[in-house]
Amino acid sequence: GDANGIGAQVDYEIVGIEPGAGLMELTNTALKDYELDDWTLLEGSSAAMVAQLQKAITNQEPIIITGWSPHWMFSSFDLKYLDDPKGSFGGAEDIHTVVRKGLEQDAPGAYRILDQFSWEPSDMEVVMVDITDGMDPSEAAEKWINANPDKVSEWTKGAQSGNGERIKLVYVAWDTEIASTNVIGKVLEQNGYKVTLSQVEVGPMFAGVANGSADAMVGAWLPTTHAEYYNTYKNDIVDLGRNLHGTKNGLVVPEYVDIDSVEDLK
Ligand code: PBE
Repeated sequence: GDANGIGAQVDYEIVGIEPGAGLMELTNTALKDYELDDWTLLEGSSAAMVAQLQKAITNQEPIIITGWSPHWMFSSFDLKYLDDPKGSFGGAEDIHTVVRKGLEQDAPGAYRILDQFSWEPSDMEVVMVDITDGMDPSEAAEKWINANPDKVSEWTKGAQSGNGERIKLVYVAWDTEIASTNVIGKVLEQNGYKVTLSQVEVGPMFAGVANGSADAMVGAWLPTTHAEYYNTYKNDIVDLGRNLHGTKNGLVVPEYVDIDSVEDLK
């Protein structure tokens, strides 16, 4: 089948992101759920995926990518999620803050700030758009912090200042996590901590917090996207709950691609 010819037009290829990303697992699940045996999910990186998307749009060519929100690509391009009637990609989910065991005792102020960190997709988008437009991530973070003193003071409320203790934050180079990690890192810094941001792969991100070589991460997508990592490490980490609500995962195409549902790939 493939009445619309979309499979042939894109060589039965879906442009994916980093191997190990939750979204890659979800897409493989979707390929099974919808019996899309002819299709291949290409591994790559988030940056390469966006570059290919950009090129396809410039040439008005069909393309299917693995996409997620919040992401600046939705404000830069006319895109649509393909409907997912089987629910392979899960529903809207949350992003959680996860810290190492013992952080509360070792750096109570940092722990409290991390625990109180919470913002909206629209906040995160402001930071992401500035970074995409070429601003340095730490500058974009500082700009957002300066523009949102009320939100930031909710995070720091009641937190004692640090005395230069080191806090190591781990993150993956996803646009969402570049934004959130830079913002919370800067807030911790402004409150007396010496912060390092360390960019890693998704497995080592969870493993690092679990084995104590990292102090915290603010990019655990739950309950679906990172379920496997979470379940592997749940006894060795401290889950501080959600810092953002309303993410989404799925297959995404430019508006001009004439399909509406994952079922149309069959
Ligand atoms: N993402 C963005 C991640 C979580 C953050 C959807 C690319 C993932 O697939 O694991």
